Amino acid sequence: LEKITSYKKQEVFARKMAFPLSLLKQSKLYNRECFSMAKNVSEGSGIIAEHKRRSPSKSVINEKVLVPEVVIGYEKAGVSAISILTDTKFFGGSLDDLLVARAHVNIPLLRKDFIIDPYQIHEAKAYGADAILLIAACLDEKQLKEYSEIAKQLGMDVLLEIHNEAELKRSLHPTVDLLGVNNRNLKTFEVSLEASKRLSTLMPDTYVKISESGISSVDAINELKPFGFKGFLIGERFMKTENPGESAEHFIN
Ligand code: IGP
Repeated sequence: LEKITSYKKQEVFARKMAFPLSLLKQSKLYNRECFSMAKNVSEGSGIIAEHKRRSPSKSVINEKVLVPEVVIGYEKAGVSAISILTDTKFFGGSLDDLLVARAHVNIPLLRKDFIIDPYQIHEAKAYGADAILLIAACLDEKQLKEYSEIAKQLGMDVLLEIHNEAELKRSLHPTVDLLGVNNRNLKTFEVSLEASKRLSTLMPDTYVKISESGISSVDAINELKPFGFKGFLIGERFMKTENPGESAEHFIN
């Protein structure tokens, strides 16, 4: 995780030079109104389907299928929102993927990346995101508060990701909309739905509760629902198939 965040700092520095904030702010997408991910997830199917080409834990997942195909398929299947990985080095995604997704669907898009600088929040909006992910393991309490406030000012929803009790305790800001438990330990890559179940009792009802990672069956979703989870972030299970949209369809209704 430290390796990723230090790499991100250099990357963001370079992008700020090439594309200053003042320019980002002039883009059409930056000045549009966002779809609410919190609303869609709590009122809809709750499935948040992810576009993910590869990952550090599994290497290649799917490098063949095209972004428009994936996101149009997801939207047709009835997912509540789509998560787009924009990290290139570790996940093979890009901001262009986000832009392409935005051009093809009218449901909330989450920018999935390691946000360690406010510039990335403005960038998310300018490339078409409706919501951002903040990872408690990457940020201190002051940053969590400041970054979620910036997102809200831009009209975006905030999904805050936690993995343990300590992270949960410093994450309960009123500017957070969705609280997500990552079932995958980002340090060991170990996955267990028990993480969601254990933390659920400590998560206030004011947040839309999300369970993230390692969800591979409808049974898993039904197992998590009694613990108050409304949203289910699923990547690999859909992306490892030839037709991710069709795979998502089997999880809805
Ligand atoms: C999806 P999975 O196991 O269904 O592919 O997981 C998503 O939860 C995962 O990609 C993820 C992630 C993250 C990726 C959750 N939090 C933070 C990168 C950074």
